[in-house]
Amino acid sequence: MVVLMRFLAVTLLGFALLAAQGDKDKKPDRVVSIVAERFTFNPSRITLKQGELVEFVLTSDDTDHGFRIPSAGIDVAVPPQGRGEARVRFIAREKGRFAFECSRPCGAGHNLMRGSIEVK
Ligand SMILES: [Cu+2]
Repeated sequence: MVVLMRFLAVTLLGFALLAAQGDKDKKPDRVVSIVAERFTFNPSRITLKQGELVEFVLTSDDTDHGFRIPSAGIDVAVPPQGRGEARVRFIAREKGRFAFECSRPCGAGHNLMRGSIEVK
């Protein structure tokens, strides 16, 4: 039941973000899979083209993690290994570099768990 609740929470959050961006029926221009594990994201550097609608598919290879892009107001829970995935969409409206980070305390190296998105 706890697992189901967590899955529902992730799913509902995902829908909320999609709805907020008003593009949930649109096919993404690009799907980027990211694997989280203590204490890295793989890949941790992502390059996108300006204007692309990107869907991130996030899974964990160990425990709970989070995926936050502070400048985009995105923060989703990434379920532990074997408990599914989180999907979140992002439109690269502006050129530049956007940091992302883990948003769930996951151990001693949590603060090092970061990456960046470069929009060209
Ligand atoms: Cu963490």
